[in-house]
Amino acid sequence: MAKEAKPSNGDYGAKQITVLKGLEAVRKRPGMYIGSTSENGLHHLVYEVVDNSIDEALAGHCDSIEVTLHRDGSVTVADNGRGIPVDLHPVEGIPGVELALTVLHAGGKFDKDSYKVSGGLHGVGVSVVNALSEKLTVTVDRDGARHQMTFVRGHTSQKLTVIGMAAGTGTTVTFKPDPEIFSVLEFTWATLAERLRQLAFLNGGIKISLTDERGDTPRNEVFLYEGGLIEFVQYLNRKKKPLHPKPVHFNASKDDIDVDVAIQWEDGYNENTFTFVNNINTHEGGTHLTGFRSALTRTINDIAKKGNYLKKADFTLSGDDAREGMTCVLHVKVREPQFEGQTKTKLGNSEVEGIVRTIVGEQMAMFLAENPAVARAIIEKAVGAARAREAARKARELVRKKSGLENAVLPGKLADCSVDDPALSELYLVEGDSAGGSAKQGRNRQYQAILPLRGKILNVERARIDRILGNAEIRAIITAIGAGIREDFNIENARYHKIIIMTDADVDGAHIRVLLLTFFFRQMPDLIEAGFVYIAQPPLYRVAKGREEYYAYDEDERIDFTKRLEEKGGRGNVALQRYKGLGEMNPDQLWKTTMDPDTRTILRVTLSDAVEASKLFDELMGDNVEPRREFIEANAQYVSVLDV
Ligand code: 0RA
Repeated sequence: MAKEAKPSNGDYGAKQITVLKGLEAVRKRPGMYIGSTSENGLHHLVYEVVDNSIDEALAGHCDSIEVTLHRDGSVTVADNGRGIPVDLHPVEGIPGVELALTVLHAGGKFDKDSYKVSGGLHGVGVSVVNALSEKLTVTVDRDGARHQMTFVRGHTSQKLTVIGMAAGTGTTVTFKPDPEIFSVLEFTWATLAERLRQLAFLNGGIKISLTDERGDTPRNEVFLYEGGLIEFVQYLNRKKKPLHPKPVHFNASKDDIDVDVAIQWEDGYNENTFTFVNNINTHEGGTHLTGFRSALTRTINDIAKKGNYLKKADFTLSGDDAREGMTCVLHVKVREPQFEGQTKTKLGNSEVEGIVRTIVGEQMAMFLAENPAVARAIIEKAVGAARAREAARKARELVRKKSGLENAVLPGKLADCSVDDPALSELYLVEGDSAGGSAKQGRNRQYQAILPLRGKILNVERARIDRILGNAEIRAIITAIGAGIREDFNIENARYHKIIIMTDADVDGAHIRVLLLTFFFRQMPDLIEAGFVYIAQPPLYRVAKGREEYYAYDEDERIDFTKRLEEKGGRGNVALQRYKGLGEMNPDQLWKTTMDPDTRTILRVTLSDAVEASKLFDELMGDNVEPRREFIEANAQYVSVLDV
């Protein structure tokens, strides 16, 4: 028997009007609440609901969260927490669950003491998900009963009702994103799996499962890491050679700020540090990272001096030396985080810097004193880095003099454009001399420059700077762009605002593309961040009959165009040409299909998620060639690295 929870407050009507106005605002400007209404915004809905369950888990009341993708496009997020309260709110006069789903920012209203640390980048609450869902059903198991209520586009369509008995407690939310709002409605397994895995690492001990019912056979993966950040770092280093078996780990808090860190050094040369605040990836760093870095550099220098590792008394290890080969995850929890920066992923709270510095300094010193073997490995690595830095500085000076990196003599192979304005200029990096020749003839020489690259460029992932700068193709790219590299890089000096990678549509082409992306990612990350790096999209086929011709960029288009031409009737057969390389196109075809700004498609490269990007680069750049080829063939679309 269904029993309705009746609103008893006389203000109910007036309050409801305010509520609906709030949710209407969300539907009017969804981007303000979830960032976008395309792929990212769509996935954000799931994160928003999951974040609420994570909060419940962090409060100590829930240890399992299950996410299920259904065939009809809806998603269910179920947890075994206390269940959202169903009793009438003393002031608002409506059930707590209704309040949570219809009032913006109603999240913490019941539980003032709850340490609410989660909340996606936007952290707007589950009412936003409700407003942007065609339909949403919430089921709460609490007090022995199963309660349910349903909404349509944020409006209550079925009031809170007891639908049966319940053995345990928990909250289940099922929602179907509204096609009136979203341009993309299909969830991507890999995207959700990445974020849920990350959440499971960041919140050790919480079991998060993902199930996809959309395919012929259901797919399921469970993320549960009792070791938390320790396992996160081991996962990031799984393809590397660690210098000490177990990551350094500590977790401490001071003045209500919680600091959780795991670090492990490996035998590579890059730093991989990922920082989070309240489960949010702080791509742009901030005060927590600054505090961490200064404590790390100071502590390692202190121990190095005490242990007589530094022969000259005045010699110090730089921060870069200390961090060479370091993989680190830093997670801080702050009550009222201030996010700054271009993408609002930089922590601004000034009080955090000193606290992180103190905690990391104390804990790190203690750890190194208790683990002399680990201390030795870390310090020897840093001392090696310092020596290499000195050698590299000399090599770089030599290279600069030789190649004219400094006085900017443009490489001989570069066919430059004639305009002076970088904002209008494009640089095509073209695979091979023959395609380079066609591109030079086919281009608009006013604003398009061509740099042909011969063969494979150096894999910069596993090379130190002196070798990188010794490579002729790489030097040509650096001088052509003209903005320097690494700490010397200055985007103001970039000679082009579009750097377009144009490689063959085959495995070797894909490999060269990844090598170039790796190079930009490691040596000129600002260039990617500025949105200056692109990938050209050459056609795969030419389909022609008589004087009519089409260029097909994928298999579907080929089939489509072929059908169209066949149905046309008339004389002659449909001729199909498959382009194995750019070199097979004449200059005019290359212009029409790939270079003409009016008709071409170019994909902008962005670092959507530094963790995943670096992981992918590592997978591709490992020592083993075969898996790399397989991977490239299977993943030509680069979903994780590129956000287009
Ligand atoms: C406020 C108070 C209480 C639970 C929750 C919120 C809650 C919210 C969500 C959202 C998803 N899952 C959730 N689980 C719990 C409990 C108050 C009490 O029982 O004393």
